Amino acid sequence: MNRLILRQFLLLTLCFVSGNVFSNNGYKLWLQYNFVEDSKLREEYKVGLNSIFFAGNSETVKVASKELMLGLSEMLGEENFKNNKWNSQLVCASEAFLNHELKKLLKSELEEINDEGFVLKTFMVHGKQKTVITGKTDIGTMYGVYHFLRLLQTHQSIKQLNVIESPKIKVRVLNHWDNLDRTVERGYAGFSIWDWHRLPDYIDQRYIDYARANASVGINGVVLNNVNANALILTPFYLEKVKALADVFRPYGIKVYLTARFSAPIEIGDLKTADPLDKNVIQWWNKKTEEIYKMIPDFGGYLVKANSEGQPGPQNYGRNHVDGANMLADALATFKGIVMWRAFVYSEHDVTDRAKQAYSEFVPYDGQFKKNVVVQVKNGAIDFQPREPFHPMFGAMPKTPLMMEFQITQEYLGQSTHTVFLPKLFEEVLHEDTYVNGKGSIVAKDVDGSLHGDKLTGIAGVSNIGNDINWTGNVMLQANWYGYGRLAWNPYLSSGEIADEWLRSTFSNDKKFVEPVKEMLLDSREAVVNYMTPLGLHHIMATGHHYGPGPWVSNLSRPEWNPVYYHKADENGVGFDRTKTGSNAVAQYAPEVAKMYGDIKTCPEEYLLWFHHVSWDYKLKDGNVLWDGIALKYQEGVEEVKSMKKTWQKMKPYVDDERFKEVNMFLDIQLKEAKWWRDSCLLYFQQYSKKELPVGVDKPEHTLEYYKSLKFPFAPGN
Ligand code: GCV
Repeated sequence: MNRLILRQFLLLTLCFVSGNVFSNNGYKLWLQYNFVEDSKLREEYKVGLNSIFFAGNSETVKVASKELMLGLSEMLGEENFKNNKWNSQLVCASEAFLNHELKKLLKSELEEINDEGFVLKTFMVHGKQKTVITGKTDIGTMYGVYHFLRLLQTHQSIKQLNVIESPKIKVRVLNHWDNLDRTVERGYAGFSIWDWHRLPDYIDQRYIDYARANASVGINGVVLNNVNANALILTPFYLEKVKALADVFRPYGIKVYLTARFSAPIEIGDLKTADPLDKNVIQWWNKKTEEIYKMIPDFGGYLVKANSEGQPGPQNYGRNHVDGANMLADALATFKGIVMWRAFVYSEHDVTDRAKQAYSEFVPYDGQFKKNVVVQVKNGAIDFQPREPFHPMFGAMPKTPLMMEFQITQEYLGQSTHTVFLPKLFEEVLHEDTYVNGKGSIVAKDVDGSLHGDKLTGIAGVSNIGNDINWTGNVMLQANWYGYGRLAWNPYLSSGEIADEWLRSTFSNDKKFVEPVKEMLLDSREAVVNYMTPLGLHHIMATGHHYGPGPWVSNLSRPEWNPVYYHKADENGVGFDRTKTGSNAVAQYAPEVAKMYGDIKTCPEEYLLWFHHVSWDYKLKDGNVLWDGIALKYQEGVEEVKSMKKTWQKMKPYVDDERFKEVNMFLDIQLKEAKWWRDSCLLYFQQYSKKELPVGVDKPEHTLEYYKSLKFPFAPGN
C-alpha cells in the first residue's frame, strides 16, 4: 500500500470508529494545509503543479519555496515535485529574475503593481498549463506564493489564474502591548511571546511561525512593546534582543518598530530633561536612533503614546505634539524611518466631553507634522467599544496622514472567551462616510491615502497574541488576527469573504460547515453589542480590568473613567447628549454627518444613546418605547449567543475533538456572561426607568446587589 492510500485508509478508519479523533491544538492557525480529500480537485492541482521552479536565492525566496513545498506536500500528499527550471509548470520569480520571455509576457501586469504587489498568471504554452508567480521584489513574490496557497486551501481552481494585487496601505503593523516582564496589557492569551530573557541566543520556533502567519496575510511590521513604554527597550542589552527578532522577521518582509518612551533621555540617558527643543535631547535621540540603525538597518521607527494616561510627553516641557513628533521624525528621517504618533489623548483637567478632546487637540496641528510622521487614531473617539461611531478626526486632517488603530485584543468585548468576529466591526468603520469631500469619502479612503493623496499610509492592530498554545486563547479569535491582516492589505474586502477564507483554511471546506459557521461569525459582533451596549450605550464595563458589566461605577478619581459619565441615566432617560444642547461633539463631523447624528429622527438607532439623552418613553422605529427596546436588545443578544451555540453543536462531525470542545466551552461561558450582562444592566437601569421588563425578556437570576458585589481581583490583562 503506498503512503497516500495508507494515510487515507487510516484517516477513514479512525473517523469511522470514533468521530473526529485527531486532536488539533490550533497552533497551526490558518496554515493547516489540510489534505484535499476531493480526488478530482487534487488531480487538477497535481496536473497543474507537476514541476516547480523558484528563481533567486535570497532568504525570502528560501522561505517562500519552503512554505510552498510544505503546503503542497500536506494538501496533495506529494513531496517530490520535479524542477524543469524555466520549463516548469509553476515558476516563482521576482521581476529581476524572470527570463526574457516571461518578462515580456508579464510586462503590463508588472507595471500595475507596487513593490509589495504580485501577479499570478496562467498561460497555455504548447497546450500545457503554466503558472507564473511574480512580483517586483522577492517579498512581493512571496506574498504571491501565500495567495496561491490560499487558493488551494480554499479549493479554488488554478486553471486560469489572472490575479494582480498590491497592498493598498503601506505600513501594516501589529501593536503588541507587551511588557518586558512578559505580561501583556489587555492580553488574554497568556504571557508575551517575546522571551526577552532567552533572547538573543535562543530563537523560539514561535517567532518563525509568527512571521509566517503574518506574512501569509501581508502584515509587514511589528511594534514589539507596549505603548505604555519602558525606556529599557532602548538600551544596548535589549536592542541586541530586538535585533535578533528583526533578523528572524526580515525574510518575511516584516520590519520591527519600538515604542519610544518620551522621557528616555532622562531615564537611560542621564539627561536632566526630555524637552524636545533642548539640543542635548535632540542629540541624544539622534545618537540613539543611529545606534539602532547600525544594528537593524531596516528598523521601521517609533510609536509614541505621549501625554496620555500619565505617559510623559512634550507637554511636560510646555511643548506640543508637533514639537515632540517632529524631533523624533528628524532623528529617523536619514534612515527612512517613521514616527507613529498616537492621538489617544484626553485629560481629567479638560472638562469638555472626552469624545471631543483628541480632535480639539490635534486638528489645529494639521499640516505641521514632518513628512515621516503619521498620526495614529483609534477607530472611535472613546476607546475600542463594541460599537462606536467613527472617530471625527478621520477626514478632518487633509494635510496629515492618519493611520487607523484597531484593537484586535478584546479588552471591552468579552476578552478571549467570547467569540466575536471583528472584521465585521472593522468593515463597518472603514465604510463609514466622513463626507469631507462629498458623498463617498469613506474612512477607508483616508486610511489608504486616496482621500487626500497621502504618500505615507498605515494601519495598526493591537495584537491578541500570547504564548497560549493556540496563540489567541480561543481558536475562534485567530480569525481576528487573520481578518485584520487581510483588511490591512485591502480595506475594501468584505467580512463575509474573510470569514469564508478563514474557515476553509482553518477548519474545513465542507459547505455544511462553512455556511452555518460563517453566518454565526458574521452575527457574533451584533450579538456582543446587544448583550453589552445596545443602542449606543458605551463604556459601562467594570473598572480597571473592564471584565463584565459595571454601569453603576461612579467613584473613580477621574470622572471620565466612570461608566455613569457615559450613560447619564436618570429618571428622565438615558444617553449622552452630544448635540448642540449638550457637548456638541457632533459639530466635529462634516455638516452632513453632524446633521444626521445630531437629529434624533435621523440618527441611526445603533448610535442613539451615544449622541442623545433619550426619554424612557421615546418611541423607537419599531414602535417600542426606549425602555422596552433596550431590554429586548439585551434579550436578543442572549438569544443570538444561544443560536451560536446551537450552530456550533451541529459542527461536531466537521471539527477535530480538541477545537470542537474548546469552542463549545467558550460558548458556554459567553452565554453565561451574556445573561450576566443582560440581567445586571437591566436591573441597574430599571432603577431609573421604573418600568417592568417587557414580555419576552427573561427575569434576572440574581439581585442588583449581587451583581454589584462581584469582584475579580486577578482578572487578566490589567
Ligand atoms: C495601553 C485604554 C486601555 C489601556 C491602553 C490605552 C491606550 O485606556 O485600557 O490599557 O493602554 O487604552 O490605548 O493607550
